[in-house]
Amino acid sequence: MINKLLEDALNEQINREFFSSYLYLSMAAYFDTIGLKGASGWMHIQSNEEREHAMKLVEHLSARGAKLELKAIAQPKAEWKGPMDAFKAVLEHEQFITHSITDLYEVAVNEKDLPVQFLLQWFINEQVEEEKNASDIISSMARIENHETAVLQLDHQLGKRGH
Ligand code: OFO
Repeated sequence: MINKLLEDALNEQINREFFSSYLYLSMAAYFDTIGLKGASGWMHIQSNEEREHAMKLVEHLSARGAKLELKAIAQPKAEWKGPMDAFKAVLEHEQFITHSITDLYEVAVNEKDLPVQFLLQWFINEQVEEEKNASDIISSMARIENHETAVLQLDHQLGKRGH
């Protein structure tokens, strides 16, 4: 059995992962409206991954006989000032998620819940990758921001994301 404090914290994280999925879906639609199909595709993949993150936690609650509590998902933003602004928002959001996973891990340590600690190690590694991906795209954008052709080339590259 999972203790109540940890169960609540896991349900909170599930809500954050679903919100992440919503946020990136909203960004996918935004990129679509500004004609950057590659970045839109990148965001769709990111959005699907976030749903998978939520489901990993949902499945764990179920395996442990704990209660799933699906809370309302907040409405994400729908507009950004441009591609750079959107990817900066991705990085900022992922940094927030990293903090939130760290806090959750601390609860699991305090509650001496080893299965949750093992599960969260996967998320901790994933956050390193998520933050790196966003930072790398921001760096590339910073170099080309005002060059339309280069932006389109980068968009083409983002469209090649496989997972
Ligand atoms: Fe973006 O890693 Fe889950 O939230």
